[in-house]
Amino acid sequence: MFFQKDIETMSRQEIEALQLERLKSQVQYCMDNVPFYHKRLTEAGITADKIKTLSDIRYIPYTTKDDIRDNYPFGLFAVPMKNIVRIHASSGTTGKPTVVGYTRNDLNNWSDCVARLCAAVGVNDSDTAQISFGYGLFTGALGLHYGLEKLGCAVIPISSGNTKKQAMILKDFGTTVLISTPSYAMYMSEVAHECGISNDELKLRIGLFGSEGCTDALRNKIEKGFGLFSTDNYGLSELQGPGVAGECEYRCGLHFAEDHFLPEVINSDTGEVLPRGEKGELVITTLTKEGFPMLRYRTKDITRIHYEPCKCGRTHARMEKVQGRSDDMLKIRGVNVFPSQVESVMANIDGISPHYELILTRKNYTDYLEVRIEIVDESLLESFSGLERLRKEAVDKLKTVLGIQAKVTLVAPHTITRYEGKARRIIDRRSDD
Ligand code: DLL
Repeated sequence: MFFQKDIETMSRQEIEALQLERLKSQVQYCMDNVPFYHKRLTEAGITADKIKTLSDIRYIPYTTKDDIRDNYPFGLFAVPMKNIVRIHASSGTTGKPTVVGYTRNDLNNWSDCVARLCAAVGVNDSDTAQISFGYGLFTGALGLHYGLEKLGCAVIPISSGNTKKQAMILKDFGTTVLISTPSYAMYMSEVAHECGISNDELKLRIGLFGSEGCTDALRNKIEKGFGLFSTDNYGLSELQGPGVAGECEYRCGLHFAEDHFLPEVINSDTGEVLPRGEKGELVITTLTKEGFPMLRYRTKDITRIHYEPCKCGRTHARMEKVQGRSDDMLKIRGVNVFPSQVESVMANIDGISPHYELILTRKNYTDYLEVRIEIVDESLLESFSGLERLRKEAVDKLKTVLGIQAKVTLVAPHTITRYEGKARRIIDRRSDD
């Protein structure tokens, strides 16, 4: 099923002509409205007129998460606040989040992109959709919310957590479409069965999962557990959130919303653009954004893009499932966590050393983070209340900066391994589950 068939099935020639026209005007728009881009483009000697073909995009400098952070909070907004109607944010590499503003048109385009990927797997106005992403600054819940409403679904904005209640609502409200991370869907299916709810009592038929990677094995388990068919969708808050790309029913790659986003794949070490079909870091340029346009944003996600039309009739390019990251960002319970954030927290606590380890485990398909931190003063080991105070301070500060609860274990001085080369501070045991 199509939501905007004329756009989703344009010929490659038409897509590229539209992209070129929009790229030129987005570059001009950035030049005119964002001092940061004005400076960058001027220094690089680029003007919109110099862009004659899509591959001329290679003359535009990349934009990174650091650029967003350096302009915190609103420095990259291209319109005055009176034209911004929504603000979202996600974690940055240090304590400061990356903040994105949307105009009314941005929200409208965003919900179109989301409606497309929902329709592509058969969601329609008779469906009841339970949104089990956390509502808030995170883009997942509200992004899916407005796309599903646009399709005419009955949306249940339950948010994440309280899993027994989620299971009860699934049954009592006759939910037909579940929206969450794949790991939360898996957990929910187990809780539902533990509560004595069988699949016969559920009306679930579709799962729209995203925001984190999912192996085929986990996908099969969820689909069996709940008796549904699911698709994967991809996005990132710096660009808009969900709706950047999503699978159709053939599940042979995630269709890019190419009329709004121009993807490239680059060698993450050299920055060189790779030929079509090669694997590398995904770089995305927005083509229609008003509030927060992005030129050549380095996503750090590793993938490959295919340009042949799909069996479903869609012509928009398909990206393979994300195969990893070119940086050390971790996705923990759907939240982006950078080890450098932990370092910045520790630097602000007296009495602990800069040596730490992050241990990631998974139980009931839920991620857990343990932070092992070394104390500096051995004599503190004699004081239970002193240790407790320090531990609590670390837990509270980590929660504020990371946005998730971590278990903190304080260990004696000099017990965490020292490395002569690059420290291996992350012990990820999630795949052992
Ligand atoms: O996770 C936006 C989103 C919400 C997408 C809901 C889909 C559904 P951020 O929190 O900014 O935004 O995280 C973005 O998460 O760069 C990827 O590394 C990872 N990611 C997102 N979707 C997928 C996916 C949202 N389908 C970062 N598969 C991205 C694998 C994904 N990784």
